[in-house]
Amino acid sequence: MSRIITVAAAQLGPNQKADSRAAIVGRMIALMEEAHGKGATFIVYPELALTTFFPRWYAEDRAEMDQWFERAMPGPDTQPLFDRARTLGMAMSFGYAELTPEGRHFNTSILVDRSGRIVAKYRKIHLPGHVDYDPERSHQHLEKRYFEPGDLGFPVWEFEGGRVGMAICNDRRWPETYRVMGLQGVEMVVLGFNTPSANSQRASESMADRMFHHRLSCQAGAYQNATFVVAVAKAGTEDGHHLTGGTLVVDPNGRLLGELDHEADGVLVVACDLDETRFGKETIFDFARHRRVEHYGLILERTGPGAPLGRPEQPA
Ligand code: CDT
Repeated sequence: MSRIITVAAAQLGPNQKADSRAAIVGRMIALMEEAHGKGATFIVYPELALTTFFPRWYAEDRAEMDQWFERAMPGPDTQPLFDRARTLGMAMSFGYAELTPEGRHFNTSILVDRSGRIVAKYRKIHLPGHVDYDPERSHQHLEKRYFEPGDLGFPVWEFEGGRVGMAICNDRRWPETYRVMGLQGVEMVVLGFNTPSANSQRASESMADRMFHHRLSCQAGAYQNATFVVAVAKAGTEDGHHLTGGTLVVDPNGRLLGELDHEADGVLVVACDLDETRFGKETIFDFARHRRVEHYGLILERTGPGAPLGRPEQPA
C-alpha cells in the first residue's frame, strides 16, 4: 500500500512593486498548468506570493502598506487562480498578506482543496525583524511592524489523503514549529519563504551560509518528526533586493529529494509516499514511547534563556 501526494513546489521569481496582482496570478496559473502536466495534484506557492516582499520598505504610517493586503480571499484578482485550480482538479497552498474585517494584519497561508474551497488557514507565528526603522541595518525587515503574530497555532489537517500542516518562512528555523505538528502526526509540512540573501546585521554572512541554514532547518525538521517538508521560495532580485532560491522537498529521513537550481518561476514535482513517514514515527521518533515530557518543562515556562538549573554535585 502506498499513499502518494504528487506535490509541485512552485517557485516564483521576483515580484516587483510595479507588478499587478493580475500579472502575478497569471504566472501562478502558468506554473499550475506546468505542474498539472507533470502529474502534480497539489501545488505549493511561496510566502506573500501575490506581492513584492513589502516588509523591506518602511512607512511611518503603516496604513500606507494596506495596498499589499488582501481583504477577501478569493478576491477579484485571485478568483482566476481558484477557477483554474478547480478545472484542473488541483489542490493548492499559497501565502498572502491578510487584512481582516476587524482591521487585523496577518502573514497568512491557506490550503485549498481540489474543488476550490479554502479548508485551512495558518497565520505566521515567528515574525522576524523589527518594529521601527533601524538605520544600522543594511536593509529593513519590518514584519514585526506590519503583521501581528499568528493566532491560530500550528494545526494539522486531513488533506489530500494525508496529514498536512503549514508554516511560513522564519517558522522553518524553529524546532517547535515541526514538533507541535509532529505531535499531530503530520506527514507533510508545506511552507513558503522570502529569504534575503544578505544578513542585514552581519555582512560577513554569505549566501552559502544562508542556504546552509535553510537546508539544515528543513532537513532537521523533517527527520526529527518523520515528515516530508516542502519549502518554496520567492527568489531573485525584487525591487533591487536579492532573495535566495532553494525551493526543495525533503523526505522523512531528512534527505533532499530535489531542489531547484535557479531563481526564476519554476516547478519541482515530487511524488511523496506518505507511508514512508511510518518507519520513523514507529521507531526512533515514536514520541509516545520515547519523549520524556517531565524534563521539557522549561520549553513552556521560559521564552528567553534564564539561569542555569545545574547545581554543583555534593560530595558523597
Ligand atoms: N520572510 C522571512 O521570514 N524571512 C526571514 C528572514 C530572517 S532575517 C530578518 C527568514 O527566516 O528567512
